[in-house]
Amino acid sequence: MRRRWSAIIAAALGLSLVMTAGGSATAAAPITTSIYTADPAALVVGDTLYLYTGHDEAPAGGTNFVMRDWHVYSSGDATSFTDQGARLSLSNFSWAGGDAWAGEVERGANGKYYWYVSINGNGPGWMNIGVAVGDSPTGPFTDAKGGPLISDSTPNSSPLNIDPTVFTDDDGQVYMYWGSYYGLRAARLNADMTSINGSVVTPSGVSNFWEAPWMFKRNGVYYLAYAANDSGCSAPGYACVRYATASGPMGPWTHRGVVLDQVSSTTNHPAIIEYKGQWYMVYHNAAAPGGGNFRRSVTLDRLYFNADGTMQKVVQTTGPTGPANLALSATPSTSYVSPWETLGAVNDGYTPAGSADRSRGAYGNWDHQGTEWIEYRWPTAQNVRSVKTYWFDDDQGIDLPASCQVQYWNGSAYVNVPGQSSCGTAADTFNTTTFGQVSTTRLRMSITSRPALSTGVLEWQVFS
Ligand code: FUB
Repeated sequence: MRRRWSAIIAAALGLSLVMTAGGSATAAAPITTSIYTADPAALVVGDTLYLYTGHDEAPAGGTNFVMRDWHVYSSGDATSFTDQGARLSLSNFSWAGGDAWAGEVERGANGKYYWYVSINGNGPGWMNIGVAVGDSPTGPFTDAKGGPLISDSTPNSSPLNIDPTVFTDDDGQVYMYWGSYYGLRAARLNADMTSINGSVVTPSGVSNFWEAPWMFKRNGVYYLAYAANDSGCSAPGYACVRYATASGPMGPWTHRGVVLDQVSSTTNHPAIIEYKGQWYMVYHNAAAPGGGNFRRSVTLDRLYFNADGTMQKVVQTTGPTGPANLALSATPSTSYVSPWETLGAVNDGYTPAGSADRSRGAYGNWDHQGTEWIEYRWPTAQNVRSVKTYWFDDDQGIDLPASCQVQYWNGSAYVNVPGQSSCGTAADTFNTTTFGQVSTTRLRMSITSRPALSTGVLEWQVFS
């Protein structure tokens, strides 16, 4: 049975940008803002740090993943990254039906590079784990098996067979952990890297595992980091990264705590790697311009160990980890929009350069005067308690409003939100309006114009 991941998230989980030509970026910011990237895996080969990422292609306001290929990024300093392109795609797997989700690359004893990836097949069943092989860290890669390595028909497989992490121990034995939907699984791989050796086991001691495992070893200790979505570490709908340690590659594991708090995207996905003597947490969030839960961006921050081997919580330097902009997953509507304007601009995630910046479109209601409204609807109720509004002012018929009022749908009618702060009407900035939290599927901004003028909005953000 295929399921929409947005529905699963709802049910179960609930910058500074310095761009250079050629798709490179300075770290402590997204590794790129040319495309949206997600689900990082990291590999060091010689002096080069490689990041293997998914590729989010959902439209602004999209409510599901659109992922068709995986990219490789390389860096010589963990600071600037170069996009080596989409080096693996669903089209490389004849049996693939869709959903190029998380993967990881491991070097085999034969010197080849094996890219384990999450793929929806084109037959019965849900997600599978496939494996591609290439002669170099950037490929070219081809399907190494001609079918899934792990699928729903694998005995004792996970409820959701995604997010493989592959680890080679000092003795050459290769292990794979994977899973989601609270179902962590592990198996040994054969030397061919494309088949499992023995049975699939369910590891113990990995508290609150949700998905996205990442395994590594340091000073003889095995570490397993993973996304968890319990209320002890993240808000409803979001995930943190917890970790466990063990004295052997198959556990038993002992939970050690949170190493990465929730990020600005609902999903969280760690890769932990040592590169040139420094440790890094590579992860994704929604911080890139126009970003969201299905338009994520990979970033990285330094990770530090304590003397006893425990990991300090990572300080996210890429921006606030506060609540995501709920407008990105809403459907906008309005009482009136001029035929030449763009209502969808209000929730495209853009930060305008000023109130006259209509470069990404604008909502405007010229030549209506008086009170008009814009509205967001969500398929499920959202807890909201603030909005930020960036007004459109074209210095012609559209001007800053005289006043505004936030309203919500109480199930039978629109009513004013309780305790609303002043609804700011300043130009060239986001105006923050707070109120008592409401749970609603619809939120409305009622806007009243100045005499003989119309009103407009460049961006309207909503927060819990
Ligand atoms: O990107 C699709 C899925 O979202 C990944 O496989 C999960 O780890 C989560 O990040």
